[in-house]
Parts: sequence; C-alpha cells; structure tokens
Amino acid sequence: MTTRIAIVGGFLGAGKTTLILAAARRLAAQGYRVGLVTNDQGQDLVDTALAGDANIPVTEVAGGCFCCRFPDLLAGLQRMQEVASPEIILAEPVGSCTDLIATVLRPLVQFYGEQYALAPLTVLLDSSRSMADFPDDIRYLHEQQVAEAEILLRSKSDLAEKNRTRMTRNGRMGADLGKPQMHPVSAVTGDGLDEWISMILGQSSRNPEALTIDYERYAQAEAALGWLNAKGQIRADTPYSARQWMAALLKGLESLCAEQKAAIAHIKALVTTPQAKFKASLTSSGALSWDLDADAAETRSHEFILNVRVNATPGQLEQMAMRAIEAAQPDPSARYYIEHFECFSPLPPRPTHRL
Ligand SMILES: Nc1nc2c(ncn2[C@@H]2O[C@H](COP(=O)(O)OP(=O)(O)O)[C@@H](O)[C@H]2O)c(=O)[nH]1
Ligand SMILES: [Mg+2]
Repeated sequence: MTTRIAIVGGFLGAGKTTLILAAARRLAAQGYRVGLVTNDQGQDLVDTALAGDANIPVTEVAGGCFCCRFPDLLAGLQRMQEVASPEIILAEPVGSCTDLIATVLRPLVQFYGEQYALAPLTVLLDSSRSMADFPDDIRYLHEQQVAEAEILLRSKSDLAEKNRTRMTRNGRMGADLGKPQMHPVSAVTGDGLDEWISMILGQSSRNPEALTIDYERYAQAEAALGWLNAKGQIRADTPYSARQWMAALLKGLESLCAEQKAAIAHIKALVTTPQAKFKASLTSSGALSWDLDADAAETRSHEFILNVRVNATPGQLEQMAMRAIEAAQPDPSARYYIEHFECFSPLPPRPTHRL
C-alpha cells in the first residue's frame, strides 16, 4: 500500500500547523487514518505538543529541516507507518525552509515512489502580514517559498478585510508575490478547507523543475533569524493566573523586539497547568492570537514551552527572552525551573539530496 504524503510549506507563522490540524481532524472524522510530521531546527516544539494533545499521531524531525535531515524524515515516516499506518501523512517543514521540490519531493518520488504517493506541494501565503520589516534576504527566501508552490493557499482568509487594508498600506505581499491561482483558506472558519483536502487527496505532484535558487542568499536569510526554544516550569506559594503570565511574557517579548527592531517571524508559547492548557502566538506586532484558551482558574504551578523566531542574533534574543521571562514573574514567591534553553541561528542549508 502506498501512503499519501502532503507537504505543507510556507513562512514561519503562515498557519501551517493550524491548517494541518484542522485538516487532520476533518479527515479523521471522514474515517481516514492520518499522521502528522512536524519539523524544526531545534527541539521542544509547541507544534508537536499541540498535535499530540489533539490525539492525532505525530512524529517530529528535530534538529534540522527535512532537506538537511532527509534520512530523519524517512525514519519519521517509517515510524509513523509503524505506529498508525496512516493513509495520509501531513508533513510540515520548518518555516524558514525552501527548495522543497528539489530536496524533498523529488527524492521521495525518485527513491521511494513505490512506498509514497506525493500530493502537490502546498505553500501557505499569509497575506495579512507584511514582510516589509524583514531584511532583503528573508524576503527573498519568502519569495522562493511562494515560487515553488504547486498549490498556493492564501491562508487566514477570515482576516481578508484586514488584509486588504494592509496590502494597500504597504503595497506588497500577495499581489506582487502572487501566482495566478491562489486559493483562500481559513483554518478558523473552515473556508476552503474541503477544497484543499480534495486537492491533496486527488492530485499528485507534477514533479516540477527545481527552483533556481541562490543558496548564499538562502543561507544569509536563515542566519538572519534568531531561534529560541525553551521549556520549563514555574512554582509559586500563592495562586496566580497562568494565562496572564503567558500574555505578559508574549507582550514583553513583543515590546523588546520592537525596541531592538527585531522583526517577529513567529513567537509561540504553550502553557499547561494541572487544570488547563493555553496556546498563543504572535506573528507580527499587535495581534496576540489564542489557539487554546480556558477559564483562567488560578494555579500554583505550570509548565511552559516557548518557541521564538525573530530577526535578531542569538545573543540579542537570549537577552530579550531572559528579560521578558524575569519581568513576567507572576508572584514574588514564584521560582523558575528551566529544563531546556537553546538559542541559535540555523546553519547554512546543506541538503542531503538535490535533484
Ligand atoms: N485568523 C486566523 N488565524 C490563523 C489561521 N491559521 C492560523 N492562524 C494563527 O496564526 C498563528 C500561526 O499559526 P501556525 O499554524 O502556528 O503557523 P505555522 O508557523 O505556519 O505553523 C497562530 O496563532 C494561529 O492561530 C486562520 O485561518 N485564521
Ligand atoms: Mg507550525
């Protein structure tokens, strides 16, 4: 039996995880066995935890992108087949990754075509956000991501009104990056979701030509992003609101980023208390969006995972994160227990295959 694989790319924060979770739920409700593969340069990922909580089988390729860790991707797919024998696997590559046709889809077709049937490469373009604050190389990377889409989705279509205003204001985005066929989709309202699902179930990758891409610029773009993954716990003697703690942390990070002119690609946090879970993220200044919210019952402890990707050096980012974490102290008696804290910039991409 061949397993269908749908790879869903797009920039950091474009809405990939939200969309594949929504699609996975819908497919599961229709009786399909579905599996997810998440991917990141680091470990301790909000995305993986979120998918696991949604009771959808998930496996993670950590420590590098699918293209540079192709054997790990294969092992992940294999693991997923053993655990869940899915009919369809939705795979989300790192949001700073591109050239996926040459480095992931074509190698899968060429070497593992009997095992896997590849759906067309889907790429999400979030036209509610401006890329204007990012350096040229990151904008170049973003353009390459869009250029190789076989299915191009305009994500977050529920924000369309706002999008139109933004597009007029900064005169870029979707319009001039756009390809003729952009399918609007909203993981929140479900708009366009069934149409996309039928495309990935019914169509195959046309195995298109690889991008002509400047790997120097691609590497510069990756290097311009600071990456932080942290995991820890807080315990206090007096009850406090974990939701407020999380909002304060994200807002604190946002204002430090603004102060240091570090454009935000994606900041996301997951908080687990003994009673509740909260997840929120920031993709550009202003809007804190809650993906999991609950009654804000007070707690004396919580666990958290924080993933930050911004246009800053790892050193700058580490300082900002430490300041924001300290400032968010929920109660004078609160103590932090940091289990994991890594801060880095991705290394230049060195794909295992490039066909
Ligand atoms: N309004 C709206 N927000 C969305 C939609 N899809 C994702 N988001 C939000 O955008 C943020 C980033 O989404 P995520 O799926 O984590 O992006 P990823 O980095 O591409 O995986 C999250 O806060 C989501 O709630 C959508 O269709 N509509
Ligand atoms: Mg994601």
